[in-house]
This record gives sequence, structure tokens and C-alpha cells, in this order.
Amino acid sequence: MDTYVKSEIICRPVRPTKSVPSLTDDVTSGLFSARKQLPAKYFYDDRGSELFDRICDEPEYYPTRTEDALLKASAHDIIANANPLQIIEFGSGMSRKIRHLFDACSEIECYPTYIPFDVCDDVMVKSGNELAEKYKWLEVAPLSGDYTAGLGNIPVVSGRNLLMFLGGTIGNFTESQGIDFLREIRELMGADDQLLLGADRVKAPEVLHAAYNDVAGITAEFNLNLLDVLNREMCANFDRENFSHYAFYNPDENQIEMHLVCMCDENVRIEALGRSLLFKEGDGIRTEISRKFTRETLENLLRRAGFEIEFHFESSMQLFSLVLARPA
Ligand code: SAH
Ligand code: AVI
Repeated sequence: MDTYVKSEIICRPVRPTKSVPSLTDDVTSGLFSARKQLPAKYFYDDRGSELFDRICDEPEYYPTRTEDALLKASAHDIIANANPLQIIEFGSGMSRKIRHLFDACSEIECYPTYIPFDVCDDVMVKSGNELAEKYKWLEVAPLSGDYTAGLGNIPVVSGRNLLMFLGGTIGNFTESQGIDFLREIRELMGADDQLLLGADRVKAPEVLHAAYNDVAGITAEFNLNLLDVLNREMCANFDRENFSHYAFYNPDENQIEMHLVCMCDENVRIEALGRSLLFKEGDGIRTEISRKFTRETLENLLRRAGFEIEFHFESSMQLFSLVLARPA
């Protein structure tokens, strides 16, 4: 039996290269305004990350299993083409799907270092340990931080970095945020590096609606957990019993929108700001957008961010896309 001794998985914080609003700033600007909204990144405390992981297994939530199957089918082509020294994954979460790439790496004896980058340290340590256990050759070096706070301190090696942004998380940005983020990734990359981007596709509204309104109520719980985050981090007193999960497909914008809607008049105290906030019955907070792409809008997004498309893998019925791109 092999006797590899591996060091403990430790998350290294990434020093921001630009300032981003704090939770206090986002609550002040996002909740004390006519159209209330908060960035989706605040979902992902330990509980939120666990709930997202459960969403991925819900029968209605097709994106994870569809992208997983697509990655499994294309893993060999991706790895043979990229032959990476390093794989850097933004918003890696539980790092489940990437196993297909590591299987392909094992097959062709390509042994990259894996650098997951996420706001939630807990999931990276847990999944990092599982990966290191399964792939004895794998070095896992997680980075902890907010990927919207600049990528200038990401340790790219010279030549053959495979950067990845999976799960359709690009859809949680607005169009301009998405282009800016992809441009920042592009800036990091050398001529031989590649980006693997996973994106959800436009499809029948009923399918989308069901995916964000699972019968078991896990997505509702994920959405409502945001109120627990605010209560804890901002010393607020949101009563989650008075709020309800509301998700719908907006066909004009090709996006799912998730909201938390207040079911009665409610006065919420946000002690950390020393302010109170009055919700009228029916008032809501938009907590997430999840944009859906056509083949064309996805490829255009990448081109506008300075990429050229190498391969576009599509699942059956075009439910989901994986695009391998390189700097143009
Ligand atoms: N890529 C995984 C997880 C997607 S969920 C998959 O395909 O299943 C989105 C992930 O991005 C979560 O793990 C969340 O913690 C992380 N995340 C969200 N906003 C982030 C930010 N601003 N900076 C870093 N990680 C972020
Ligand atoms: C992480 N992201 C791509 C998920 C999505 O589908 O937009 C987050 C999510 N929200 C509700 N369900 C899943």
C-alpha cells in the first residue's frame, strides 16, 4: 500500500486587490432602498453551503446532474487538451463534479495541483480532505476569500493553468458584472491557459420554475437562511415565519429571480446599523438572479470578455453548456 503523508488542508486567505462593499454597506444600500436586494454571496455560510449541496440532489434541480454528466463525458477531452499544471476553481463549493477531471488526470498521468477558491472555508476543507483521500497524488491548496474583491493575488503558475467557473454561477452576476469578472480572469491568464465555464441554458419556463421551487422546500430553506445570516451578522431580528420564498422566471431578462417576500407588516430592527426597517405586506428582497443563456449569448459573453471558444460541449436537449475557452 502507498504510504503518502499529506499535510493538513489549510485555506489561505486571498488578499483583495480592490475594495468591495462590506455586509454593512450592502445592507445599508440594498435594504434601505425602494427596490430591496442583496448579493447572493451572503447565502453561503456553513448552513447555506450545506443547503446548496442538498439542492444539488433534489430531483427538480437539473443543473448539477446535467453538468456532472457533461463533465464526465468530456473530461478526457478537456484534460488531454489542457494538460494542466494547476487547476484553479472559482466558487468550488463541495468540489464534487471535478472528480471526473481528476479521474481523467489519473488516466493520462497528468498531476495538477488543485486550487479551490471559495467564501466558505468549511466546504473547502471537507471536500479537500475527501479529494486528497481519493486521489493520492493530488495536492489541494484552497484559497479563501471573495472572488469579487479582485484576482490580482491568485497564484497562477507560468503555463497551463486551467481556470474553472462551474455550476452556472456566472448566471448569478448581472451581464456587466459577468463580463467584468470574466475579463479579470482573462487578465490573469497566459496564452496557454484555458478557462472552463459552465452555464445554464434558456429552456421551458416550467422546468426552470420547478428547479427553483423544489417540492421538498430545500431551495426555500436556502433562501430563508439568508435571514438567519442577517440576524446573526447584523444583530437583526427578522422573523423568518413572516417571510416566504418566491422564485419565478423572468422571460424578458432570461433569468430566475429569487425573492424573500414579507407576508405581513413587519418592523425589523438592524441593531448593527442602529436603524429599523419597515416592511409592508408584500414587500420583498431580491436575493438572487440566475441568468440563463442561449448558445449565442454565452459565446458572445466570452468573446466580449476577450476569449475565443475552443470547444462548446452541450448536454442532451441543450439543458446546460460547458465551454472551454482561451485568451483571444
Ligand atoms: N461550483 C459548485 C458550487 C456552486 S454554488 C457547483 O457547481 O456545484 C456557488 C459557490 O460559490 C458556493 O460554494 C459559494 O460559497 C461560492 N461563492 C459565491 N459567491 C462567492 C464570492 N463572491 N467569492 C467566493 N466564492 C463565492
Ligand atoms: C450557484 N448558483 C448557480 C445556483 C443557481 O442555480 O443559480 C444557486 C441556487 N439558487 C437556488 N438554487 C440554486
